[in-house]
Amino acid sequence: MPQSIIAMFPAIVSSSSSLFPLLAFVLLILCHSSLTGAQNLDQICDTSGSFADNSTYQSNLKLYLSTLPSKGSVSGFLKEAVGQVPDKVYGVSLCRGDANASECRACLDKASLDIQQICPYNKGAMIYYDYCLLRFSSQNFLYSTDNQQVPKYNSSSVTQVARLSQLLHLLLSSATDWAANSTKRFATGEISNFTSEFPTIYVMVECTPDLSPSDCSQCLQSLFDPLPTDMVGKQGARVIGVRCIIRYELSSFYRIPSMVKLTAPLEDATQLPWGQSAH
Ligand SMILES: *[C@@H]1O[C@H](CO)[C@@H](O)[C@H](O)[C@H]1NC(C)=O
Ligand SMILES: *[C@@H]1O[C@H](CO)[C@@H](O)[C@H](O)[C@H]1NC(C)=O
Ligand SMILES: *[C@@H]1O[C@H](CO)[C@@H](O)[C@H](O)[C@H]1NC(C)=O
Ligand SMILES: *[C@@H]1O[C@H](CO)[C@@H](O)[C@H](O)[C@H]1NC(C)=O
Ligand SMILES: CC(=O)N[C@H]1CO[C@H](CO)[C@@H](O)[C@@H]1O
Repeated sequence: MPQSIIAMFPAIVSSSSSLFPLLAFVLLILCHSSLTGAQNLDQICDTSGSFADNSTYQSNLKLYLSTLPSKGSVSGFLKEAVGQVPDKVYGVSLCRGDANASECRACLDKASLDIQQICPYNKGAMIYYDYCLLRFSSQNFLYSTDNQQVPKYNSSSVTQVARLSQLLHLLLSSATDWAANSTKRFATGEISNFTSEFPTIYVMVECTPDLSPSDCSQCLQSLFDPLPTDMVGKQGARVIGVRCIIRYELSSFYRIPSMVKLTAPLEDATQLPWGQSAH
């Protein structure tokens, strides 16, 4: 980025050193937004309805968003409604199960500001980050299990496509059972001995904690059983939904011990029963 900017202004840079402070300032701003690492990963601005400046819906939404970071970071999950029909705003927010309250709050702070810039007059929107997600709507979706998911894939692939799918299925199923039976509806998991290049597969699964164990389990399973075609063979992927989330990577990405730990049969001994070693 800095190089392309300088390339755009070679004449200015070489002929007028007095412009350097200004240019440096512009570069600083451009670089800052990418270095903070807290950019949103994706968003959906609902096209079904919009509100006007100074409308009751706008003031309800502003009230919801302004109190969200403090309320939403207490337990990491908040389901809320503000105002009266027909201007009522419904919202759900969820922080990652391994995020602490201050990380959760920082993420919700950013989400509540960003969403007003990115979807300024939309009555409904969803935005998500590494550490949190936020969805609001003028429709009551607080008791719906509709997941409204958004996928993201790592563009690189592995060579052992079938082995990855097989091990992922096993690991995601175990992590799903763990999450569904836990109070936080959250689990991390790893499986070792995938390949020599990528020894371990890591996964994280999470549901909103208001889902019943069986709804959570069904929601998660619908994301990987079967694996979406676009996800097959990728070096990492996540599907973020309002109700449940799955993510896998071939490098470690969470800071807590894995709750589920599996060992795969070695590559050249795929006929061995799961979990047994080659010798
Ligand atoms: C909204 O209210 C502000 C402050 O009262 C005012 O300046 C602005 O013109 C209003 N906008 C509309 C579209 O009514
Ligand atoms: C939350 O986690 C971050 C990153 O690990 C750490 O720097 C911070 O001290 C933690 N805050 C609290 C209140 O535990
Ligand atoms: C919860 O744990 C039990 C065994 O303790 C298991 O049979 C079940 O599949 C798990 N998952 C759910 C969603 O209950
Ligand atoms: C894709 O996955 C590989 C292996 O984990 C990782 O090194 C790389 O940074 C990832 N790429 C992106 C864009 O996340
Ligand atoms: C051959 C091989 O990579 N074996 C590894 C399988 O996974 C276990 C547990 O992580 C390791 O201890 C082995 O070295």
